[in-house]
Amino acid sequence: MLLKERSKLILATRNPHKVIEIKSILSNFNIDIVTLNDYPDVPEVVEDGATIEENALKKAKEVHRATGITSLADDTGLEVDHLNGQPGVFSSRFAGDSATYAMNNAKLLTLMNNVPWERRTACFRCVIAIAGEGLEYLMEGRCNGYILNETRGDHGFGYDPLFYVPEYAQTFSQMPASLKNQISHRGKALQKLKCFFENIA
Ligand code: ITT
Repeated sequence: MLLKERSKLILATRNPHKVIEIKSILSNFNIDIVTLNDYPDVPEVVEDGATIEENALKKAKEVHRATGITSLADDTGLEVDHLNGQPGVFSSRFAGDSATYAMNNAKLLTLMNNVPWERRTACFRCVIAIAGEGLEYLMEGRCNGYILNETRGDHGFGYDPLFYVPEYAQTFSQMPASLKNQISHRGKALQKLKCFFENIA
């Protein structure tokens, strides 16, 4: 009997938090998932796109070109209404090129100081790009919430401790990872690609 070879997918990221979330969301599919940490020689992709769509596609294509493996990239931005959509595409570098998550959160808290609750609305927007031999997909997932005026919770990463989801009355950092993965921007974008993952699994 011929056994079908497991399909391989490379995650075009070195962000360990994203890797854990994406692997967990895709755990039901029979896919062999590797990451850029398994390919240390692949150069860092410069994220100089004007939009998160451009950056996601650039990361997916460059990593596919470098490794020959079907590649999945995630580019995410936090869009805060009161800040006209900032930090958006600059989310990872909000407080400077080598900013830590804590520095980005501190900058966000300062800019949102004294802003009333009803104007603290925000949206996490995640674009997943897939690039492979003759294939290219782009899918978006969104999650709406509010920016708190203090951090809450210990789970997750990035802006999670400031991002409050009213339906669950907690921040992404307060909820179990399984719940975040179910309702998050990343979870929703990946769910939209379910047919693709079923096909390659
Ligand atoms: P890669 O490009 O290597 O995937 P990155 O950390 O640079 O990793 P992004 O540019 O997509 O990733 O992310 C921008 C920032 O948005 C990221 O540094 C975090 O601060 C934040 N972020 C992304 N996803 C998040 C999430 O699910 N929860 C909280 N913050 C998130």
